[in-house]
Amino acid sequence: MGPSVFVFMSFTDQIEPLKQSALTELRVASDLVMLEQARVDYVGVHGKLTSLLKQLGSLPKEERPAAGKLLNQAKVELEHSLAERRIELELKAALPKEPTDFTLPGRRPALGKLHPLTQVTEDIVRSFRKIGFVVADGPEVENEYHCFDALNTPADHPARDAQDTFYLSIPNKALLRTHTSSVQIRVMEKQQPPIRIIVPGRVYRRDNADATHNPTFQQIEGLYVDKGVTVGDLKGTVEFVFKELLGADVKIRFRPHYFSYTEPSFEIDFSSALVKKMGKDWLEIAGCGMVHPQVFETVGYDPEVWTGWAFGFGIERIAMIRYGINDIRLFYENDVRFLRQF
Ligand code: 2NL
Repeated sequence: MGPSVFVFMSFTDQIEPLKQSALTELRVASDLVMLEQARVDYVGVHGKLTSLLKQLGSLPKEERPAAGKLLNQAKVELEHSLAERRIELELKAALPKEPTDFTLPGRRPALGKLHPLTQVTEDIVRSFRKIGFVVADGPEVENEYHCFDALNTPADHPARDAQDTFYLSIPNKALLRTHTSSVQIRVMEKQQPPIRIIVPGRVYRRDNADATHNPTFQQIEGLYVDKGVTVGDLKGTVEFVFKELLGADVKIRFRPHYFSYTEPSFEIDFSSALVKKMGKDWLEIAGCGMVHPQVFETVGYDPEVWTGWAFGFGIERIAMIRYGINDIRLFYENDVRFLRQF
């Protein structure tokens, strides 16, 4: 608004355009500094609206009430809009200047540690994830079908005896799983090959506790099913994982064995500087084999099309070797003097 126009406009005619230009300035203010400048320019001590208010007294008496009312309305409206815009800009200022980086690492826990068995489990899972395995989970309370029948374990097999397995109730023979193979059966029932899973979890056997036995322990089983899978794949995979877990100097060997759910079956031994320090050449560490065709038949896979291998090992045993622990019961006593060391 140039002074020449200003001179010829009546007092009241100036109010509305001034208000409009003030509102425009509020809208275009993109930060709190610009907003404050707009406030000073219009309603500050020397602001344009303030100066109109100061001129009120010099108006003819009869014009004052109407002009005063208009001016006050404009001032109230401006102050209201200022307050609103201030809140918007304050919110904007509080937002991060750069987009959040979701790949940054999380904070470590402020206190506490993971149980050594959890640490070992996480290490094993991490190794298998690198080569395309995913973790599967399932119930600890099982039935005979998923724990034994589907695994080709005959009705008179000693593992099914009430002396070896915890049965919960006689009528439906619910039991505590003796291995996590039952989960692998459940996965195969639900999904077609290819399958690449590992199943860490708690299992139960009716053993009396001693230095190497506990009625509950933890296990990891793995299952790989696809076309043309061989014992060579099994050996390469086991070697990769144990080298990651127990050191690059690890050697492994397969010895023939028998499991009802695999054929051929093997026991896996490993050797390393760690084993030599224990005064031995080889230590037995796991069992494995090629999945028995009968197991495939039972879950509805055609054994002429699919082949696969499976393995199982105890997590406590790995942890005992890794940390030089000689009594499995230490893992279950929750003595903080023991746990703090890991
Ligand atoms: C051991 C050895 C083993 C398996 C577990 C398995 C699972 C399915 C099919 C075939 Cl669904 N096999 N698991 C195979 C060989 C050995 O565990 O020493 N366990 C204590």
